[in-house]
Amino acid sequence: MKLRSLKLSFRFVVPLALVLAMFAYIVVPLMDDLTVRWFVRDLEIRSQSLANALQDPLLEYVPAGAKKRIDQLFDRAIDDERLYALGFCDDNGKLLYKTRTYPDSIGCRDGLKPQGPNRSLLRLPQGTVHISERELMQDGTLLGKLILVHDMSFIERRSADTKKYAIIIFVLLAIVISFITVLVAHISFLGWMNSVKSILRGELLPKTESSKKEKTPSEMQPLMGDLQSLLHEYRQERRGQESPSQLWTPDKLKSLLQVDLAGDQVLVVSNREPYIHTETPNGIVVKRPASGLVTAVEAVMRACSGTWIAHGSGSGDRQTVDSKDHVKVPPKNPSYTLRRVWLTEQEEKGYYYGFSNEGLWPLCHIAHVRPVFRSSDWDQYVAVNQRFADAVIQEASRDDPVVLVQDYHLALLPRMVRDVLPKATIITFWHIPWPNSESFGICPWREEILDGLLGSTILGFHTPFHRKNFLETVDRYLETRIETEASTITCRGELTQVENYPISIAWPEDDTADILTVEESRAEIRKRLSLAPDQLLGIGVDRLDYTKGIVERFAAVEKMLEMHPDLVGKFTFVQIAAPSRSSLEEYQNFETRVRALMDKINQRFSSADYTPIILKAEHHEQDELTTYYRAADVCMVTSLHDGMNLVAKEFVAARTDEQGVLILSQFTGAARELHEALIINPYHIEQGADALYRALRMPKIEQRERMRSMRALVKDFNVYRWAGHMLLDAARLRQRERVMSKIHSHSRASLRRVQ
Ligand code: ADQ
Repeated sequence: MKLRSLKLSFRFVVPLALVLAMFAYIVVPLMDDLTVRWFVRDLEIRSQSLANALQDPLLEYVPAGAKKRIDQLFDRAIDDERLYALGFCDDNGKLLYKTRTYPDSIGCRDGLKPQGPNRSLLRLPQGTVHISERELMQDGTLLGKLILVHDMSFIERRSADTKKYAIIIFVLLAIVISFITVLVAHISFLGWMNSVKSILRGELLPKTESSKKEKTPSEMQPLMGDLQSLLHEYRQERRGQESPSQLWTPDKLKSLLQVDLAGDQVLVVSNREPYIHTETPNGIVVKRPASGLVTAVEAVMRACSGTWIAHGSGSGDRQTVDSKDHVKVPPKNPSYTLRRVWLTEQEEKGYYYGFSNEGLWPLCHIAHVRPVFRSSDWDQYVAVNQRFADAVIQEASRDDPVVLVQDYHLALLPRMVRDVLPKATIITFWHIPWPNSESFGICPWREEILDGLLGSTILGFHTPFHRKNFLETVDRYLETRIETEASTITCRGELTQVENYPISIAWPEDDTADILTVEESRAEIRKRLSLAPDQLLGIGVDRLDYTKGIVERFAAVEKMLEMHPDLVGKFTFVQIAAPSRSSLEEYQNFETRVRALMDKINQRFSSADYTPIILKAEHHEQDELTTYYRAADVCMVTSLHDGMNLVAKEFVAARTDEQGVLILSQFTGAARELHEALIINPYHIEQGADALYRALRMPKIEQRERMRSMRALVKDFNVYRWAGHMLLDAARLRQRERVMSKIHSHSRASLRRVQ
């Protein structure tokens, strides 16, 4: 603060001092000289006219030798305060007449060396005088010369006075100018700050390129882009830094829906249904599928009681719906409606297995599996998207529902719904990574996919990186207007906000009676797997998918046992793998590879009572998974590429004892948040092995510190926050839309009245 005021006073005082010094050393002497020159010239003229006035009497008195008359004449003349003395010398240079005041040293000026600008000034003990002489001629003969001595002290006095006033005026002027300069700078700064504030408040954020130019002050235009991009980053950061007191809970989400989206209808649409009814010999059983999407969106639906439209894929699904294909879920505590859409085998084959999972899935994941694109699959994809879109339109009880579209199976649906329900707020969330534009470019229907997605009001990705990739892809393949800094795309006159909303899990309630504690879980799992109570345990939980890095994980386990033979027999790795898309050849091959590698490693290290890797290739209930997470010393998430990865977060949430180590692939969205995990490159087998060994040997205190920090983060950054932020953004946009349409209708009405 002190430094700042010091700087300010320097800025003000130093230039002022410089100006004054310049004035004192250059301007004042110049002024002095000029004044003296003026006065001397003035005195010369005066002397001339005085001499002229005295000439006639003197021509009369001098030849007559009338001394008395001449003295009277001279005395009268020097009554003028400026004329100091008068003298008259004859033509022989003899001083004949003079006033009493006439300085003796002047005499007839012989041998005098006057100084000054015109050499007529003489410095005497009584002060500086001006001397001039005028010759008196009579009939062509020189009679003598009249010497006029003017007092210069009054000139010095006047010059001093002038100098004084000039200095005062100059100082005042300098102060006024400095003050005005500071004031103008201050006003300009305030104006500039107001413009910056307006940009930050979004008032100057332009809707179109031309309005950008109209609204933004010219000096702000170069800053506009930087400020907007900073603003965007800041908003994203701030979202991440809300205090824990603003913890998102189901209740908070519910009240948001009641307040900000009051009376609005919420529809979710996804391929995967949250509950699958399956026929078994013992009757119909209901299961929740192993899917990150279902885990996340289910939590939201429980809070907002809307309608979830999804493919009815279970063998018992048709038996459990009503005439409108509706069934209330969750079965134990029904809180929302599930609307099932039926697909033929052929449709499922082309749309789901074909275009979605042999085309888009490998296209968006860098896992070195080639995407396959067939026209027949594409046709099914278009038809099924239309089927889902029709279901959304059918379920919409009003013309402006909030529609939450899930994932890559339904990329065309946003545009299809928008065409019929232009007032709908469509939020599409892309659960998998978005590749770079070059990779995406190999899709033969890339323009159609992009255009379909741009039917959304809001389009969400897990990370800023995927969001950026999407903007670049659209920029490359579609004719649209993109505001990169504001992260918006205008396509066909409609605006799509592209955002990143990192997904998460529902933070578990405090331990309930039917979930085993950490100690019970450790004991239970070791007993179940016939392991010693102190056996070290590693865990992996995934769908059996080639993007999850299961092969690389097993290779790291093998390497670790090879490098640390002391752990052979003491460490077991359990892989829980839910079968997934197993009708696809790529997935069958992958399972074969996983099993073959596991067998090889088990053969190499196993003994009569020891198997290093145990594969449980089956679906597990969530509580079961929690028991495994709690029993493990280390959890390995080694995806080769993953949008987020919820298993990492589930493991952290399960560890109420703040123990256990998470090994996490750097290629997951989760790695951007869970910095206290041991972050690895899964392709680097030795690095994975080292991390595994380090995790198994990590002191409890370090485990606690890392786990505590990750738990705090996952608790705050839960799935309610994910959904809440998306819905809040939607509510804001809807509010804006409503205000705009009110203004429109109001102005139309006024226009009609005028007509
Ligand atoms: P997924 O690829 O399915 O999700 P992930 O995020 O790890 O990947 O979620 C898997 C979910 O399935 C977890 O909730 C897990 O508990 C569950 N699960 C796994 N194996 C199971 C088993 N054997 N039995 C029962 N449940 C099992 C996609 C993207 C991810 C993104 C999510 C959410 O690929 O990157 O994180 O969507 O957006």
